[in-house]
Amino acid sequence: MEQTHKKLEGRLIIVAYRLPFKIVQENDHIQLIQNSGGLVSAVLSLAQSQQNAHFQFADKIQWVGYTENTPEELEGQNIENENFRAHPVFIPSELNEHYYEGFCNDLLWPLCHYFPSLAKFEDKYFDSYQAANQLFFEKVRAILQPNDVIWVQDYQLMILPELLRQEFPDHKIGFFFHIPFPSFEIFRLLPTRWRIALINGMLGADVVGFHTNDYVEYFLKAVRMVVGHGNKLHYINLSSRIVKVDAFPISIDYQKFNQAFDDMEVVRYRSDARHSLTEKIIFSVDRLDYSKGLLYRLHGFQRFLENCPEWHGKVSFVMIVVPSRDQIEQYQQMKSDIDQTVGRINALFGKINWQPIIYQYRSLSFEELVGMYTASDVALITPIRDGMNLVCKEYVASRKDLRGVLILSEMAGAAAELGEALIINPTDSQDIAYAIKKGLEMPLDEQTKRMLAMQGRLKEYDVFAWTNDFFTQMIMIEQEQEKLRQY
Ligand code: GDG
Repeated sequence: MEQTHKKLEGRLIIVAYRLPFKIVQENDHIQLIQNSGGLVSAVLSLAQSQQNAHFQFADKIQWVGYTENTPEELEGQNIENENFRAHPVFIPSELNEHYYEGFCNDLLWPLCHYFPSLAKFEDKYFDSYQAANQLFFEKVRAILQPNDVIWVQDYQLMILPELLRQEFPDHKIGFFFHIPFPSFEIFRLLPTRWRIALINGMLGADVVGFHTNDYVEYFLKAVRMVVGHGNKLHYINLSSRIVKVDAFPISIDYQKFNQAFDDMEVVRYRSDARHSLTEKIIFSVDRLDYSKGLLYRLHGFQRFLENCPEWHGKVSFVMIVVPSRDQIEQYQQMKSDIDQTVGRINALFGKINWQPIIYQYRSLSFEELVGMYTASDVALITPIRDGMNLVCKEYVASRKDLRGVLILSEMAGAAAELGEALIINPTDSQDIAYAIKKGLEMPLDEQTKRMLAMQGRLKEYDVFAWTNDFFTQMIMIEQEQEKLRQY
């Protein structure tokens, strides 16, 4: 089908906590090392594959984000690569500690992932959150041009849209929330002043996006309860403006993962894994985080080994945990619990020629990752909560051979779109054990049927459809705002 493009006069300014690359000083020049992660992958696809994008912006994508470098290091440097031009935000380390480690990661992250007992409520965290959002605001203000479209990302920047709106009433501003928006009973745990600031902050945008309809509903209830605005069909009327709230399930560059199946390096990693491991392979990859359900997953695998002795020696569980935040005591404790549980299960069930769990604490290259996706018989993705989870979508997209079984937590946003997966409750080890057995024994024709259905959906709604959907809403809402101004 012929692709239609809409050319926009302005530039796209992404504002996210982090820049999309690390900036490394090398003698007299700087080197940019691409970060990974859901948002970077999504926007990178948009930048790299402009022929697939429905919207084309003036100039390359501008990215405002925090960097660990000092202003002196970057003085006079043009920080850009073929995809992005970076506008670094410098946050003093103590402020960043209270803002990012504190308010974002010790309060918002656990609350939004339904771990209220881990949340720390400290006034200095909130004050720092406001101060840091102000620094992002100042950077955007310094670079903003008349037709630019601003797209603010995630829970680190919830009050930025309102700061921008106050100074730039006519700019298009979008906001996207990448983690679960919690039910009101959780959200109301925040002190009143904070709740009001966060909700009003987000309402500074023209379009506020979430991954699922549930998150949209929870947000609309929070808006009603905290600041008293109702909505009509997800439009919130603020008298001077309208805000559209909707679900935009983030996706992946489907073709990139599907085509990677035949990449030479991927083929080599796949055949290495198949030749060196057992008849069947189970695979998982996650960042080290309590929301990922890693210990429950191991308990589920143990239960499977207890229930199914006929599978001993015939299956390996390759569990990759990507290092994250491991300077923090709680994460070190979690890692040590995982290390011990893996050791215990391997000691209990392993044989001289068979190790049930192959556990590695490192990240993989893209080729290794897809090599493992396509070598495995079962992908075991069992977060306790996850805004969306892109790993499961990548797994499905990469299976050009139409084989493989996805076991997926009902608590991942992606479960709403991938109903043909074996859906489990992530804390129920019996449920996980049963799904593993079912997955390993699933006939090929059933695997194919399920894969085809899921692939069809992902192919249709890929990352380009995601951005297209979001920007289409931004343009539609502008027309609505225009009508409102005429009254
Ligand atoms: C937030 C939300 C939501 C991971 N390990 C390796 C690797 N990855 C890549 C995956 C995937 C991405 O990182 C992780 O995807 P997530 O969906 O977990 O995204 P996050 O950015 O961590 O999290 C989440 C997402 O935002 C998007 O809105 O889905 O719920 O928490 O792309 O492939 N890539 C490589 N090696 C690894 O070891 N190359």
